[in-house]
Amino acid sequence: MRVAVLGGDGFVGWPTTLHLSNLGHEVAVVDNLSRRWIDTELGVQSLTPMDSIQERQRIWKEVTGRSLLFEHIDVADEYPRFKDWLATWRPEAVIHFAEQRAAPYSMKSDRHKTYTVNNNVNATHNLLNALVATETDAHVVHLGTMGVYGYSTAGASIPEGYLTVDVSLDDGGKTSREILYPTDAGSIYHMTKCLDQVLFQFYAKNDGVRITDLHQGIVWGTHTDQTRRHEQLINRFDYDGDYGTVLNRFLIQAALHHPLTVHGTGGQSRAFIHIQDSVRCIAIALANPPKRGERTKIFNQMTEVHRVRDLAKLVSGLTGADIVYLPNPRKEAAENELSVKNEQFVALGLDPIKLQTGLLTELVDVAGKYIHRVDRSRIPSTSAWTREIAAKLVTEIEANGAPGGTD
Ligand code: NAD
Ligand code: USQ
Repeated sequence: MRVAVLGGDGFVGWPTTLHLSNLGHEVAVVDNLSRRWIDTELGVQSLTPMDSIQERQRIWKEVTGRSLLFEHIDVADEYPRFKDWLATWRPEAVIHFAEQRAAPYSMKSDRHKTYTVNNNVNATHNLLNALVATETDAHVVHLGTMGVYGYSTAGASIPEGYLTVDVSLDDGGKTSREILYPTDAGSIYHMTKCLDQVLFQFYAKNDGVRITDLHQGIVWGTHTDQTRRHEQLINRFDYDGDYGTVLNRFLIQAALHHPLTVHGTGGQSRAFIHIQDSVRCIAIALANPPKRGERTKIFNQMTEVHRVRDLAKLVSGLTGADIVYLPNPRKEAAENELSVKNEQFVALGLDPIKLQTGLLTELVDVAGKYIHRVDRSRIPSTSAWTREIAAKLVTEIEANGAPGGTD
């Protein structure tokens, strides 16, 4: 199959590109390399030494004999170029990763909010618009987020995208409907993923675009079977206060003998998935498209739920690292219970990699190996969700010198 991977130079996009190429698909990466520019803006770099996309292409060809195409296009900002490219290459599927994905980055300032909304919503709309305009019947597989559901304690497992509700009718009767699960975004970034869902709903209904939306949890880990094949195929690994996600950050902090930075009480429950399982799920979704005219197919792409403080205790137990409870820079529930359904992927053959077995490998093969590349000053998460929270953080730091208590 001809598969376009939008955002194929990123953390999930790159191993997905290799996984699909390895399965025999013809793969084209479309990326504007904005993440590499954002690294420069923030003064950070991936823990792992990433080669240029052109070097990555060359090495993959050397190792496997397979070619990867690369198109340097901004999907959000260069609609005519993107449309022309689609009309020429005519992919049979498009995997869409090309969005600004960090919640803290999206909350840094009004400029970052504007950038995130413009980039993400325009990228998604341009893709759908261009597919219709060029009459390209490609299956769209979008990487969405578990965050569209919000993190309140629902008292019921979160279904895969749609919720059955009872509707009271005017004549006093009742009927039942399936609606998109009510959105409850926790950041500007998560809000863009909620808006994406509405765009998908419309284009599936109006134009019969075949769309799968993967509501993915937090991805942890680094390597996949393909990125392991050559040192220069290595995946990106973010550990900084904006792009580093919680478990990967804890692993690096432990290797650095830096206290594990738990926000608030650490009572936040979140869904997780290993990077190897993430790329497997994407291949499964690709092989199981919805029919033309069907509503958007939604999968919950996650394998485990954990509380942040339990993850910290797990990593601390493995490494002896201290845990520090910091004032939370985010506006989020201090404690929540999360229960999520993921039956569709399990039914389609997903056999998850468990945290317990994967963590040690990460600690030794990645954190230990590249720790010399870490800039400790980039570890704190400084992006506050509101002015009031920012002011409170400053006051607490001035009052206490150093943040919170330790375990
Ligand atoms: P990433 O930042 O590493 O990669 C995103 C890629 O998209 C980058 O290479 C970037 O240059 C490119 N890009 C961004 N805007 C673009 C545009 N306008 N035109 C062309 N290219 C553009 O992010 P990631 O961690 O690989 O995440 C990929 C997708 O998966 C995101 O949409 C994210 O929301 C979703 N997701 C990620 C996680 C996670 O834990 N990393 C979890 C759930 C969902
Ligand atoms: N957290 C800490 N300490 C840290 C970093 C984070 O306690 O050092 C806490 C946060 O306050 C939050 C939780 O850990 O409660 C998760 O934060 P995160 O940065 O690991 O994840 P999040 O901001 O939710 O975003 C990540 C990806 C995003 C994806 C999302 C999936 O960056 O692209 O959509 O995970 S989900 O969380 O399921 O919405």
